Amino acid sequence: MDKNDIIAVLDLIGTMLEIKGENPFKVRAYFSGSRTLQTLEEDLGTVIEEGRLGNIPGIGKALTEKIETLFTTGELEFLDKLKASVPDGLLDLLEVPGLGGKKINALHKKLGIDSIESLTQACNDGRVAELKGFGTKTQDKILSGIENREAYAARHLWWDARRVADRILPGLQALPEVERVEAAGSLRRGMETVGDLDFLVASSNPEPIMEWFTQMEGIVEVTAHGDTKSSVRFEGGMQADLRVVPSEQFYFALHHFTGSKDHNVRMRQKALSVGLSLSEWGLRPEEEKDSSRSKGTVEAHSEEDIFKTLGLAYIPPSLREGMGEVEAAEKNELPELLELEDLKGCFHNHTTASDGRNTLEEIAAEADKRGWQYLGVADHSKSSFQANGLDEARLEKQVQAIRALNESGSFSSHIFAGSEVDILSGGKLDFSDSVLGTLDYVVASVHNGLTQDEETMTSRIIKALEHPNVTMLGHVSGRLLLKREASKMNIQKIIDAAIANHKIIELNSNPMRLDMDWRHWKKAAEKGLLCAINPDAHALPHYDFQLTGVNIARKGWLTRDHVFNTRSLHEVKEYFG
Ligand code: DGT
Ligand code: CA
Ligand code: CA
Ligand code: ZN
Repeated sequence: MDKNDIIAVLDLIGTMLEIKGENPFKVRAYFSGSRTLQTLEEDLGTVIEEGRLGNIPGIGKALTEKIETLFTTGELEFLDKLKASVPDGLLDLLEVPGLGGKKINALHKKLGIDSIESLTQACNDGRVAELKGFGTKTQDKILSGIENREAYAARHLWWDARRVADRILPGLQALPEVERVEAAGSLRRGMETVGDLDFLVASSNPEPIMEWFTQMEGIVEVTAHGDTKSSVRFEGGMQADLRVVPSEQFYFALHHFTGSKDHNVRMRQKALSVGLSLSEWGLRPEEEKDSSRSKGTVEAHSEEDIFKTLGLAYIPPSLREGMGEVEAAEKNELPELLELEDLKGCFHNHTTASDGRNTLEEIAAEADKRGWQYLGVADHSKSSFQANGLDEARLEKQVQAIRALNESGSFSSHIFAGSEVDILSGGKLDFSDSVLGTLDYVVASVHNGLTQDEETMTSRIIKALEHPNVTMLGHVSGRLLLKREASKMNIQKIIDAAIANHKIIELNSNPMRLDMDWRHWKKAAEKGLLCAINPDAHALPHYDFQLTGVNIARKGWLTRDHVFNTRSLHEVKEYFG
Protein backbone atom coordinates (compact mmCIF):
# COMPACT_ATOMS: atom_id res chain seq x y z
CA MET A 1 0.00 0.00 0.00
CA ASP A 2 1.42 3.44 -0.79
CA LYS A 3 1.38 6.56 1.36
CA ASN A 4 -1.85 8.01 -0.01
CA ASP A 5 -3.74 4.74 0.50
CA ILE A 6 -2.50 4.58 4.08
CA ILE A 7 -3.59 8.17 4.69
CA ALA A 8 -7.07 7.21 3.48
CA VAL A 9 -7.13 4.16 5.79
CA LEU A 10 -6.13 6.23 8.84
CA ASP A 11 -8.90 8.75 8.08
CA LEU A 12 -11.39 5.92 7.69
CA ILE A 13 -10.35 4.38 11.02
CA GLY A 14 -10.71 7.76 12.76
CA THR A 15 -14.16 8.23 11.22
CA MET A 16 -15.35 4.75 12.16
CA LEU A 17 -14.19 5.26 15.74
CA GLU A 18 -16.16 8.52 15.80
CA ILE A 19 -19.25 6.76 14.50
CA LYS A 20 -18.88 4.28 17.35
CA GLY A 21 -18.52 7.13 19.84
CA GLU A 22 -15.02 6.11 21.00
CA ASN A 23 -12.73 8.18 23.19
CA PRO A 24 -11.85 11.47 21.40
CA PHE A 25 -8.14 11.09 22.21
CA LYS A 26 -8.04 7.74 20.48
CA VAL A 27 -9.86 9.22 17.47
CA ARG A 28 -7.54 12.20 17.27
CA ALA A 29 -4.47 9.94 17.13
CA TYR A 30 -5.56 8.61 13.72
CA PHE A 31 -6.50 11.98 12.21
CA SER A 32 -3.28 13.61 13.35
CA GLY A 33 -1.30 10.59 12.14
CA SER A 34 -2.93 11.00 8.75
CA ARG A 35 -2.02 14.71 8.67
CA THR A 36 1.55 13.96 9.65
CA LEU A 37 1.88 11.51 6.77
CA GLN A 38 0.36 14.06 4.36
CA THR A 39 3.09 16.55 5.19
CA LEU A 40 5.91 14.00 5.25
CA GLU A 41 8.44 15.18 2.67
CA GLU A 42 10.65 12.11 2.84
CA ASP A 43 9.86 8.84 1.12
CA LEU A 44 7.72 6.73 3.50
CA GLY A 45 9.43 3.49 2.44
CA THR A 46 12.85 4.85 3.39
CA VAL A 47 11.60 6.11 6.75
CA ILE A 48 10.11 2.68 7.55
CA GLU A 49 13.17 0.80 6.31
CA GLU A 50 15.44 2.85 8.53
CA GLY A 51 13.14 2.31 11.51
CA ARG A 52 12.51 6.03 11.98
CA LEU A 53 8.70 6.13 11.67
CA GLY A 54 8.15 6.04 15.45
CA ASN A 55 10.47 9.03 15.95
CA ILE A 56 8.20 11.34 13.98
CA PRO A 57 6.18 13.58 16.31
CA GLY A 58 2.48 12.71 16.11
CA ILE A 59 3.04 9.03 15.32
CA GLY A 60 2.93 6.87 18.44
CA LYS A 61 3.83 3.24 18.94
CA ALA A 62 0.42 1.75 18.08
CA LEU A 63 0.18 3.83 14.93
CA THR A 64 3.72 2.98 13.85
CA GLU A 65 2.91 -0.73 13.90
CA LYS A 66 -0.31 -0.26 11.95
CA ILE A 67 1.30 1.93 9.28
CA GLU A 68 4.17 -0.52 8.85
CA THR A 69 1.79 -3.46 8.52
CA LEU A 70 -0.31 -1.60 5.94
CA PHE A 71 2.79 -0.56 4.03
CA THR A 72 4.23 -4.06 3.78
CA THR A 73 1.10 -6.25 3.59
CA GLY A 74 -1.65 -3.89 2.45
CA GLU A 75 -3.89 -5.42 5.12
CA LEU A 76 -4.74 -4.82 8.75
CA GLU A 77 -6.73 -7.12 11.03
CA PHE A 78 -7.72 -4.20 13.27
CA LEU A 79 -9.30 -2.43 10.28
CA ASP A 80 -11.23 -5.52 9.19
CA LYS A 81 -12.61 -6.06 12.70
CA LEU A 82 -13.53 -2.41 13.04
CA LYS A 83 -15.34 -2.43 9.70
CA ALA A 84 -17.28 -5.53 10.71
CA SER A 85 -18.37 -3.84 13.94
CA VAL A 86 -19.98 -0.84 12.21
CA PRO A 87 -23.34 -1.52 10.50
CA ASP A 88 -23.15 -1.05 6.69
CA GLY A 89 -26.07 1.37 6.79
CA LEU A 90 -24.05 3.77 8.95
CA LEU A 91 -21.08 3.66 6.59
CA ASP A 92 -23.45 4.54 3.71
CA LEU A 93 -24.29 7.76 5.57
CA LEU A 94 -20.71 8.92 5.04
CA GLU A 95 -21.57 9.45 1.37
CA VAL A 96 -23.99 12.22 2.32
CA PRO A 97 -22.12 15.54 2.04
CA GLY A 98 -21.77 17.27 5.40
CA LEU A 99 -22.08 14.11 7.48
CA GLY A 100 -18.97 13.03 9.36
CA GLY A 101 -18.37 10.48 12.10
CA LYS A 102 -19.56 12.67 14.98
CA LYS A 103 -22.86 13.65 13.37
CA ILE A 104 -23.57 10.07 12.33
CA ASN A 105 -22.95 8.95 15.90
CA ALA A 106 -25.45 11.52 17.19
CA LEU A 107 -28.07 10.56 14.59
CA HIS A 108 -27.66 6.89 15.46
CA LYS A 109 -27.65 7.29 19.22
CA LYS A 110 -30.42 9.87 19.59
CA LEU A 111 -32.74 9.00 16.70
CA GLY A 112 -31.85 5.38 15.99
CA ILE A 113 -30.94 6.21 12.39
CA ASP A 114 -29.11 3.34 10.70
CA SER A 115 -29.59 3.86 6.95
CA ILE A 116 -30.15 6.44 4.21
CA GLU A 117 -33.86 5.54 4.29
CA SER A 118 -34.31 6.14 8.01
CA LEU A 119 -32.31 9.38 7.71
CA THR A 120 -34.54 10.62 4.87
CA GLN A 121 -37.60 9.77 6.97
CA ALA A 122 -36.25 11.60 10.04
CA CYS A 123 -35.44 14.71 7.94
CA ASN A 124 -38.91 14.71 6.40
CA ASP A 125 -40.43 14.46 9.90
CA GLY A 126 -38.31 17.39 11.06
CA ARG A 127 -36.68 15.31 13.81
CA VAL A 128 -33.12 15.97 12.61
CA ALA A 129 -33.58 19.75 12.86
CA GLU A 130 -34.50 19.37 16.54
CA LEU A 131 -31.23 17.64 17.44
CA LYS A 132 -28.64 19.71 19.23
CA GLY A 133 -25.99 20.92 16.75
CA PHE A 134 -28.15 20.28 13.65
CA GLY A 135 -30.96 22.79 12.94
CA THR A 136 -33.14 23.38 9.88
CA LYS A 137 -30.30 24.47 7.63
CA THR A 138 -28.32 21.30 8.26
CA GLN A 139 -31.45 19.20 7.82
CA ASP A 140 -32.14 20.79 4.40
CA LYS A 141 -28.54 20.29 3.39
CA ILE A 142 -28.70 16.61 4.33
CA LEU A 143 -31.90 16.14 2.30
CA SER A 144 -30.51 17.77 -0.82
CA GLY A 145 -27.30 15.79 -0.30
CA ILE A 146 -29.30 12.57 -0.37
CA GLU A 147 -31.09 13.64 -3.55
CA ASN A 148 -27.80 14.53 -5.27
CA ARG A 149 -26.36 11.22 -4.19
CA GLU A 150 -29.07 9.36 -6.09
CA ALA A 151 -28.68 11.52 -9.19
CA TYR A 152 -24.90 11.16 -9.03
CA ALA A 153 -25.07 7.38 -8.68
CA ALA A 154 -26.89 7.19 -12.01
CA ARG A 155 -23.95 8.63 -13.97
CA HIS A 156 -20.23 7.99 -14.30
CA LEU A 157 -17.16 10.01 -15.15
CA TRP A 158 -16.24 9.83 -18.84
CA TRP A 159 -12.79 8.60 -17.83
CA ASP A 160 -14.23 5.60 -15.94
CA ALA A 161 -16.80 4.85 -18.66
CA ARG A 162 -14.02 4.90 -21.27
CA ARG A 163 -12.08 2.29 -19.31
CA VAL A 164 -15.05 -0.07 -19.16
CA ALA A 165 -15.75 0.45 -22.88
CA ASP A 166 -12.10 -0.25 -23.70
CA ARG A 167 -12.52 -3.70 -22.19
CA ILE A 168 -15.78 -4.49 -24.01
CA LEU A 169 -14.94 -3.22 -27.50
CA PRO A 170 -12.05 -5.65 -28.24
CA GLY A 171 -14.24 -8.55 -27.02
CA LEU A 172 -16.99 -7.63 -29.49
CA GLN A 173 -14.45 -6.99 -32.22
CA ALA A 174 -13.06 -10.49 -31.81
CA LEU A 175 -16.40 -12.29 -32.37
CA PRO A 176 -16.49 -13.81 -35.87
CA GLU A 177 -20.11 -12.66 -36.44
CA VAL A 178 -19.22 -9.00 -35.84
CA GLU A 179 -18.57 -7.07 -39.06
CA ARG A 180 -18.11 -3.66 -37.44
CA VAL A 181 -18.41 -2.22 -33.95
CA GLU A 182 -18.37 1.29 -32.46
CA ALA A 183 -19.18 2.91 -29.13
CA ALA A 184 -21.91 5.57 -29.55
CA GLY A 185 -23.88 7.85 -27.21
CA SER A 186 -22.44 10.34 -24.75
CA LEU A 187 -19.20 8.35 -24.50
CA ARG A 188 -18.48 8.96 -28.19
CA ARG A 189 -19.47 12.61 -27.89
CA GLY A 190 -16.98 12.98 -25.04
CA MET A 191 -19.46 14.20 -22.44
CA GLU A 192 -17.97 14.86 -18.99
CA THR A 193 -20.27 12.23 -17.49
CA VAL A 194 -21.92 9.22 -19.08
CA GLY A 195 -25.28 7.69 -18.16
CA ASP A 196 -24.91 4.37 -19.94
CA LEU A 197 -22.60 2.90 -22.56
CA ASP A 198 -24.04 2.37 -26.04
CA PHE A 199 -22.48 -0.15 -28.40
CA LEU A 200 -23.45 -0.64 -32.00
CA VAL A 201 -22.56 -3.69 -34.07
CA ALA A 202 -23.10 -4.54 -37.75
CA SER A 203 -23.92 -8.20 -38.26
CA SER A 204 -26.33 -10.51 -40.06
CA ASN A 205 -26.18 -13.00 -37.17
CA PRO A 206 -26.99 -11.20 -33.88
CA GLU A 207 -27.78 -14.19 -31.67
CA PRO A 208 -24.26 -15.33 -30.67
CA ILE A 209 -23.29 -11.67 -30.17
CA MET A 210 -26.16 -11.14 -27.74
CA GLU A 211 -25.19 -14.35 -25.94
CA TRP A 212 -21.63 -13.12 -25.47
CA PHE A 213 -22.71 -9.64 -24.40
CA THR A 214 -25.15 -10.84 -21.75
CA GLN A 215 -22.59 -13.24 -20.27
CA MET A 216 -19.65 -10.88 -19.89
CA GLU A 217 -17.68 -10.95 -16.66
CA GLY A 218 -18.85 -8.61 -13.92
CA ILE A 219 -22.51 -8.42 -15.01
CA VAL A 220 -24.95 -8.40 -12.09
CA GLU A 221 -28.18 -8.10 -14.09
CA VAL A 222 -29.37 -8.54 -17.66
CA THR A 223 -32.13 -5.94 -17.96
CA ALA A 224 -33.05 -6.75 -21.58
CA HIS A 225 -32.18 -9.63 -23.88
CA GLY A 226 -33.73 -9.25 -27.33
CA ASP A 227 -32.96 -10.13 -30.95
CA THR A 228 -31.44 -6.77 -31.79
CA LYS A 229 -31.06 -5.03 -28.44
CA SER A 230 -29.72 -6.11 -25.05
CA SER A 231 -28.94 -4.19 -21.87
CA VAL A 232 -26.81 -5.18 -18.92
CA ARG A 233 -25.72 -3.77 -15.58
CA PHE A 234 -22.26 -4.27 -14.09
CA GLU A 235 -21.04 -4.35 -10.51
CA GLY A 236 -20.66 -0.74 -9.46
CA GLY A 237 -23.80 0.28 -11.37
CA MET A 238 -22.51 0.97 -14.89
CA GLN A 239 -25.04 -0.05 -17.56
CA ALA A 240 -24.51 -0.85 -21.22
CA ASP A 241 -26.79 -1.18 -24.26
CA LEU A 242 -25.91 -3.20 -27.33
CA ARG A 243 -27.73 -2.86 -30.63
CA VAL A 244 -27.07 -5.07 -33.63
CA VAL A 245 -28.11 -3.86 -37.09
CA PRO A 246 -27.64 -5.12 -40.66
CA SER A 247 -24.50 -3.72 -42.18
CA GLU A 248 -26.29 -1.40 -44.66
CA GLN A 249 -27.95 0.40 -41.72
CA PHE A 250 -24.80 0.68 -39.63
CA TYR A 251 -23.79 4.29 -40.25
CA PHE A 252 -27.35 5.61 -39.99
CA ALA A 253 -27.74 3.82 -36.68
CA LEU A 254 -24.30 4.98 -35.54
CA HIS A 255 -25.25 8.58 -36.27
CA HIS A 256 -28.63 8.20 -34.57
CA PHE A 257 -27.34 6.52 -31.40
CA THR A 258 -24.40 8.87 -31.08
CA GLY A 259 -26.90 11.69 -30.67
CA SER A 260 -27.34 14.03 -29.02
CA LYS A 261 -31.11 14.30 -29.20
CA ASP A 262 -30.81 18.02 -30.00
CA HIS A 263 -28.37 17.34 -32.79
CA ASN A 264 -30.59 14.60 -34.21
CA VAL A 265 -33.58 16.91 -34.24
CA ARG A 266 -31.62 19.53 -36.24
CA MET A 267 -30.34 16.86 -38.63
CA ARG A 268 -33.84 15.53 -39.32
CA GLN A 269 -35.04 19.07 -40.02
CA LYS A 270 -32.13 19.58 -42.38
CA ALA A 271 -32.99 16.31 -44.19
CA LEU A 272 -36.64 17.34 -44.53
CA SER A 273 -35.59 20.66 -46.02
CA VAL A 274 -34.08 18.72 -48.93
CA GLY A 275 -37.01 16.29 -49.17
CA LEU A 276 -35.40 13.41 -47.29
CA SER A 277 -36.34 11.58 -44.14
CA LEU A 278 -33.48 10.66 -41.78
CA SER A 279 -33.80 7.96 -39.14
CA GLU A 280 -31.76 5.22 -37.48
CA TRP A 281 -32.72 2.98 -40.43
CA GLY A 282 -31.66 5.19 -43.30
CA LEU A 283 -32.12 8.25 -45.43
CA ARG A 284 -34.90 8.04 -47.97
CA PRO A 285 -37.31 10.22 -49.92
CA GLU A 286 -39.89 11.65 -47.56
CA GLU A 287 -42.94 9.92 -49.08
CA GLU A 288 -41.43 6.52 -48.14
CA LYS A 289 -40.87 7.41 -44.51
CA ASP A 290 -43.67 5.26 -43.08
CA SER A 291 -42.38 2.05 -44.61
CA SER A 292 -39.54 2.01 -42.15
CA ARG A 293 -38.33 -1.46 -43.09
CA SER A 294 -38.04 -0.68 -46.80
CA LYS A 295 -34.55 -0.46 -48.16
CA GLY A 296 -33.12 3.02 -47.94
CA THR A 297 -32.52 4.70 -51.24
CA VAL A 298 -29.33 6.36 -50.07
CA GLU A 299 -26.31 4.24 -49.25
CA ALA A 300 -23.80 5.26 -46.60
CA HIS A 301 -20.39 3.66 -46.27
CA SER A 302 -19.37 6.10 -43.55
CA GLU A 303 -20.95 8.84 -41.47
CA GLU A 304 -19.31 11.31 -43.87
CA ASP A 305 -21.61 9.99 -46.62
CA ILE A 306 -24.69 10.97 -44.60
CA PHE A 307 -23.47 14.50 -44.02
CA LYS A 308 -22.40 14.83 -47.65
CA THR A 309 -25.81 13.74 -48.93
CA LEU A 310 -27.38 16.52 -46.87
CA GLY A 311 -24.91 19.07 -48.19
CA LEU A 312 -23.07 19.32 -44.87
CA ALA A 313 -19.42 19.22 -43.88
CA TYR A 314 -18.55 16.31 -41.57
CA ILE A 315 -19.46 17.14 -37.96
CA PRO A 316 -17.21 15.37 -35.43
CA PRO A 317 -19.08 13.64 -32.55
CA SER A 318 -17.75 16.15 -29.98
CA LEU A 319 -19.66 18.95 -31.67
CA ARG A 320 -23.01 17.16 -31.94
CA GLU A 321 -24.73 18.99 -29.10
CA GLY A 322 -27.14 21.27 -30.98
CA MET A 323 -24.98 24.35 -30.42
CA GLY A 324 -25.13 25.58 -34.02
CA GLU A 325 -23.00 22.84 -35.57
CA VAL A 326 -25.48 22.02 -38.36
CA GLU A 327 -25.68 25.68 -39.41
CA ALA A 328 -21.88 25.95 -39.35
CA ALA A 329 -21.57 22.73 -41.39
CA GLU A 330 -23.98 24.16 -43.99
CA LYS A 331 -21.66 27.13 -44.48
CA ASN A 332 -18.54 24.98 -44.21
CA GLU A 333 -17.54 27.05 -41.20
CA LEU A 334 -16.83 24.34 -38.64
CA PRO A 335 -13.75 25.07 -36.54
CA GLU A 336 -10.49 23.23 -37.10
CA LEU A 337 -10.49 21.62 -33.68
CA LEU A 338 -7.56 21.36 -31.30
CA GLU A 339 -5.57 18.09 -31.28
CA LEU A 340 -3.68 16.51 -28.38
CA GLU A 341 -0.44 16.84 -30.37
CA ASP A 342 -0.88 20.63 -30.45
CA LEU A 343 -0.08 20.90 -26.72
CA LYS A 344 3.52 21.81 -25.90
CA GLY A 345 3.31 21.73 -22.10
CA CYS A 346 1.04 22.72 -19.20
CA PHE A 347 1.05 24.98 -16.14
CA HIS A 348 -0.96 23.70 -13.21
CA ASN A 349 1.08 20.85 -11.69
CA HIS A 350 2.05 19.82 -8.17
CA THR A 351 5.23 18.27 -6.75
CA THR A 352 6.18 16.66 -3.43
CA ALA A 353 6.75 20.20 -2.11
CA SER A 354 2.96 20.39 -1.58
CA ASP A 355 0.61 17.44 -2.12
CA GLY A 356 2.05 15.91 -5.30
CA ARG A 357 3.68 12.49 -5.39
CA ASN A 358 6.66 13.31 -7.62
CA THR A 359 9.72 15.49 -7.34
CA LEU A 360 10.74 18.35 -9.58
CA GLU A 361 13.26 16.12 -11.36
CA GLU A 362 10.66 13.41 -11.92
CA ILE A 363 8.14 15.74 -13.53
CA ALA A 364 10.84 17.38 -15.67
CA ALA A 365 11.81 13.92 -16.92
CA GLU A 366 8.12 13.24 -17.62
CA ALA A 367 7.83 16.41 -19.70
CA ASP A 368 10.85 15.28 -21.72
CA LYS A 369 9.34 11.84 -22.18
CA ARG A 370 6.15 13.38 -23.55
CA GLY A 371 8.07 15.63 -25.90
CA TRP A 372 6.85 18.81 -24.25
CA GLN A 373 8.83 22.03 -24.48
CA TYR A 374 7.96 23.25 -21.00
CA LEU A 375 6.19 22.45 -17.75
CA GLY A 376 4.95 24.79 -15.04
CA VAL A 377 5.19 24.02 -11.32
CA ALA A 378 2.29 25.50 -9.36
CA ASP A 379 2.26 24.03 -5.87
CA HIS A 380 -0.27 25.13 -3.26
CA SER A 381 0.18 28.27 -1.20
CA LYS A 382 0.32 28.47 2.61
CA SER A 383 -3.44 28.82 3.34
CA SER A 384 -4.02 25.41 1.76
CA PHE A 385 -2.46 23.77 4.81
CA GLN A 386 -4.50 20.60 4.23
CA ALA A 387 -2.57 20.27 0.95
CA ASN A 388 0.77 21.12 2.60
CA GLY A 389 0.86 24.54 0.92
CA LEU A 390 4.22 26.32 0.72
CA ASP A 391 5.02 29.38 2.81
CA GLU A 392 7.25 32.20 1.52
CA ALA A 393 10.50 30.54 2.60
CA ARG A 394 9.71 27.16 1.06
CA LEU A 395 8.49 28.84 -2.12
CA GLU A 396 11.74 30.81 -2.40
CA LYS A 397 13.72 27.60 -1.99
CA GLN A 398 11.62 25.95 -4.70
CA VAL A 399 12.10 28.83 -7.14
CA GLN A 400 15.86 28.59 -6.63
CA ALA A 401 15.76 24.84 -7.21
CA ILE A 402 13.82 25.36 -10.44
CA ARG A 403 16.27 28.01 -11.71
CA ALA A 404 19.18 25.69 -10.87
CA LEU A 405 17.49 22.78 -12.63
CA ASN A 406 17.02 24.84 -15.80
CA GLU A 407 20.65 25.96 -15.71
CA SER A 408 21.92 22.42 -15.14
CA GLY A 409 20.80 21.45 -18.63
CA SER A 410 19.77 18.01 -17.35
CA PHE A 411 16.42 18.18 -19.11
CA SER A 412 15.49 19.51 -22.53
CA SER A 413 12.14 20.86 -21.31
CA HIS A 414 12.08 24.21 -19.53
CA ILE A 415 10.49 24.42 -16.08
CA PHE A 416 8.52 27.54 -15.20
CA ALA A 417 8.30 28.57 -11.56
CA GLY A 418 4.74 29.37 -10.57
CA SER A 419 2.33 28.94 -7.70
CA GLU A 420 -1.29 27.93 -7.28
CA VAL A 421 -2.15 30.83 -5.04
CA ASP A 422 -5.28 30.69 -2.92
CA ILE A 423 -7.82 33.40 -3.57
CA LEU A 424 -8.72 34.21 0.03
CA SER A 425 -12.28 34.92 0.99
CA GLY A 426 -12.29 38.66 0.17
CA GLY A 427 -10.42 38.21 -3.12
CA LYS A 428 -6.99 38.93 -1.64
CA LEU A 429 -4.17 36.60 -2.67
CA ASP A 430 -2.28 34.34 -0.29
CA PHE A 431 1.14 35.90 -1.10
CA SER A 432 2.28 39.52 -1.16
CA ASP A 433 2.95 41.25 -4.47
CA SER A 434 6.71 41.15 -3.90
CA VAL A 435 6.66 37.37 -3.43
CA LEU A 436 4.41 36.89 -6.47
CA GLY A 437 6.81 39.12 -8.42
CA THR A 438 9.57 36.52 -8.11
CA LEU A 439 7.53 33.94 -10.05
CA ASP A 440 7.24 33.34 -13.80
CA TYR A 441 3.45 33.08 -13.56
CA VAL A 442 0.58 32.67 -11.10
CA VAL A 443 -2.46 30.38 -11.11
CA ALA A 444 -5.12 31.79 -8.77
CA SER A 445 -7.67 29.35 -7.35
CA VAL A 446 -10.46 29.22 -4.79
CA HIS A 447 -10.09 26.36 -2.30
CA ASN A 448 -12.17 27.42 0.68
CA GLY A 449 -15.40 29.28 1.33
CA LEU A 450 -16.86 27.53 -1.71
CA THR A 451 -20.41 28.13 -0.54
CA GLN A 452 -20.32 31.94 -0.57
CA ASP A 453 -23.30 33.63 -2.24
CA GLU A 454 -23.19 34.45 -5.95
CA GLU A 455 -22.34 38.12 -5.62
CA THR A 456 -19.59 37.62 -3.04
CA MET A 457 -17.97 34.80 -5.01
CA THR A 458 -18.17 36.71 -8.30
CA SER A 459 -16.50 39.83 -6.95
CA ARG A 460 -13.97 37.72 -5.03
CA ILE A 461 -12.83 36.05 -8.28
CA ILE A 462 -12.93 39.26 -10.30
CA LYS A 463 -10.75 40.95 -7.71
CA ALA A 464 -8.15 38.21 -8.19
CA LEU A 465 -8.37 38.60 -11.98
CA GLU A 466 -7.65 42.31 -11.61
CA HIS A 467 -4.46 41.60 -9.69
CA PRO A 468 -1.50 42.42 -11.97
CA ASN A 469 0.51 39.32 -10.97
CA VAL A 470 -2.22 36.79 -11.75
CA THR A 471 -1.71 34.92 -15.03
CA MET A 472 -4.61 32.49 -15.01
CA LEU A 473 -7.61 31.33 -13.03
CA GLY A 474 -7.60 27.69 -11.84
CA HIS A 475 -10.68 25.36 -11.79
CA VAL A 476 -13.07 28.33 -11.69
CA SER A 477 -16.31 26.70 -10.51
CA GLY A 478 -14.78 24.40 -7.88
CA ARG A 479 -17.11 21.58 -8.90
CA LEU A 480 -16.18 17.93 -8.44
CA LEU A 481 -18.26 16.03 -10.96
CA LEU A 482 -20.81 13.69 -9.33
CA LYS A 483 -19.52 14.79 -5.91
CA ARG A 484 -19.73 18.51 -5.31
CA GLU A 485 -21.79 21.15 -7.08
CA ALA A 486 -20.16 24.20 -8.66
CA SER A 487 -19.93 27.31 -6.48
CA LYS A 488 -22.51 29.96 -7.28
CA MET A 489 -21.10 32.72 -9.49
CA ASN A 490 -21.89 34.93 -12.47
CA ILE A 491 -19.65 33.21 -14.96
CA GLN A 492 -20.33 35.70 -17.78
CA LYS A 493 -19.08 38.56 -15.62
CA ILE A 494 -16.00 36.53 -14.72
CA ILE A 495 -15.29 35.73 -18.37
CA ASP A 496 -15.64 39.41 -19.29
CA ALA A 497 -13.31 40.42 -16.46
CA ALA A 498 -10.72 37.88 -17.59
CA ILE A 499 -10.82 39.21 -21.14
CA ALA A 500 -10.67 42.85 -20.01
CA ASN A 501 -7.64 42.13 -17.80
CA HIS A 502 -5.90 39.90 -20.36
CA LYS A 503 -6.09 36.91 -18.08
CA ILE A 504 -6.28 33.24 -19.04
CA ILE A 505 -8.97 30.88 -17.72
CA GLU A 506 -7.94 27.28 -17.16
CA LEU A 507 -9.67 24.26 -18.56
CA ASN A 508 -8.75 21.87 -15.76
CA SER A 509 -8.47 18.46 -17.41
CA ASN A 510 -8.76 16.35 -14.27
CA PRO A 511 -11.69 14.02 -15.20
CA MET A 512 -13.46 15.01 -11.96
CA ARG A 513 -13.27 18.72 -12.73
CA LEU A 514 -13.29 19.56 -16.48
CA ASP A 515 -13.71 23.11 -15.31
CA MET A 516 -14.49 25.73 -16.84
CA ASP A 517 -17.43 23.84 -18.31
CA TRP A 518 -17.33 23.27 -22.09
CA ARG A 519 -20.72 24.94 -22.57
CA HIS A 520 -19.16 28.34 -21.87
CA TRP A 521 -16.06 28.08 -24.05
CA LYS A 522 -17.50 28.64 -27.54
CA LYS A 523 -18.92 32.07 -26.78
CA ALA A 524 -16.07 33.04 -24.46
CA ALA A 525 -13.40 32.17 -27.04
CA GLU A 526 -15.28 34.11 -29.72
CA LYS A 527 -15.11 37.13 -27.42
CA GLY A 528 -11.36 36.66 -27.10
CA LEU A 529 -10.81 34.57 -23.96
CA LEU A 530 -7.59 32.56 -23.88
CA CYS A 531 -7.68 28.98 -22.49
CA ALA A 532 -4.96 26.94 -20.77
CA ILE A 533 -5.54 23.19 -20.57
CA ASN A 534 -3.97 21.91 -17.33
CA PRO A 535 -4.03 18.45 -15.76
CA ASP A 536 -3.69 19.68 -12.14
CA ALA A 537 -1.27 16.74 -11.95
CA HIS A 538 -0.44 15.30 -8.54
CA ALA A 539 1.29 12.19 -9.99
CA LEU A 540 2.88 11.24 -13.32
CA PRO A 541 -0.12 9.29 -14.72
CA HIS A 542 -2.24 12.44 -14.29
CA TYR A 543 -0.52 14.03 -17.28
CA ASP A 544 -2.67 11.62 -19.33
CA PHE A 545 -5.68 13.73 -18.27
CA GLN A 546 -4.70 16.14 -21.06
CA LEU A 547 -6.55 13.76 -23.42
CA THR A 548 -9.85 14.48 -21.62
CA GLY A 549 -8.97 18.17 -21.51
CA VAL A 550 -8.55 18.24 -25.27
CA ASN A 551 -11.82 16.32 -25.76
CA ILE A 552 -13.64 18.87 -23.65
CA ALA A 553 -11.92 21.78 -25.41
CA ARG A 554 -13.15 20.33 -28.70
CA LYS A 555 -16.70 20.24 -27.29
CA GLY A 556 -16.19 23.93 -26.61
CA TRP A 557 -15.25 24.52 -30.29
CA LEU A 558 -11.68 25.50 -29.37
CA THR A 559 -8.94 25.64 -31.97
CA ARG A 560 -5.16 25.90 -31.54
CA ASP A 561 -5.32 29.67 -31.48
CA HIS A 562 -7.64 29.71 -28.48
CA VAL A 563 -5.32 27.61 -26.34
CA PHE A 564 -2.29 29.15 -24.65
CA ASN A 565 -0.33 25.93 -24.17
CA THR A 566 -0.16 25.29 -27.91
CA ARG A 567 2.36 28.15 -27.98
CA SER A 568 6.08 27.48 -28.23
CA LEU A 569 8.49 27.92 -25.31
CA HIS A 570 9.70 31.13 -26.87
CA GLU A 571 6.17 32.55 -27.18
CA VAL A 572 5.26 31.56 -23.63
CA LYS A 573 8.41 33.22 -22.25
CA GLU A 574 7.54 36.34 -24.18
CA TYR A 575 3.98 36.31 -22.80
CA PHE A 576 5.18 35.89 -19.20
CA GLY A 577 7.80 38.57 -19.74
P1 DGT B 1 -26.40 9.32 -21.43
O1 DGT B 1 -26.43 7.86 -21.64
O2 DGT B 1 -27.48 9.81 -20.54
O3 DGT B 1 -25.07 9.81 -20.99
O4 DGT B 1 -26.66 10.07 -22.83
P2 DGT B 1 -26.73 9.49 -24.30
O5 DGT B 1 -26.66 10.64 -25.22
O6 DGT B 1 -25.76 8.38 -24.48
O7 DGT B 1 -28.23 8.95 -24.36
P3 DGT B 1 -28.85 7.50 -24.52
O8 DGT B 1 -27.95 6.44 -24.05
O9 DGT B 1 -30.19 7.58 -23.89
O10 DGT B 1 -29.08 7.35 -26.08
C1 DGT B 1 -28.04 7.40 -27.03
C2 DGT B 1 -28.43 8.27 -28.19
O11 DGT B 1 -29.51 7.68 -28.89
C3 DGT B 1 -28.92 9.66 -27.82
O12 DGT B 1 -27.88 10.58 -27.68
C4 DGT B 1 -29.81 9.98 -28.99
C5 DGT B 1 -30.40 8.66 -29.36
N1 DGT B 1 -31.71 8.46 -28.72
C6 DGT B 1 -32.00 7.56 -27.77
N2 DGT B 1 -33.29 7.65 -27.40
C7 DGT B 1 -33.81 8.63 -28.12
C8 DGT B 1 -35.11 9.22 -28.18
O13 DGT B 1 -36.04 8.84 -27.49
N3 DGT B 1 -35.27 10.25 -29.05
C9 DGT B 1 -34.23 10.68 -29.83
N4 DGT B 1 -34.42 11.71 -30.65
N5 DGT B 1 -33.02 10.17 -29.78
C10 DGT B 1 -32.81 9.15 -28.95
CA1 CA C 1 -25.69 6.46 -23.27
CA1 CA D 1 -28.41 4.02 -23.84
ZN1 ZN E 1 -6.44 23.66 -6.90
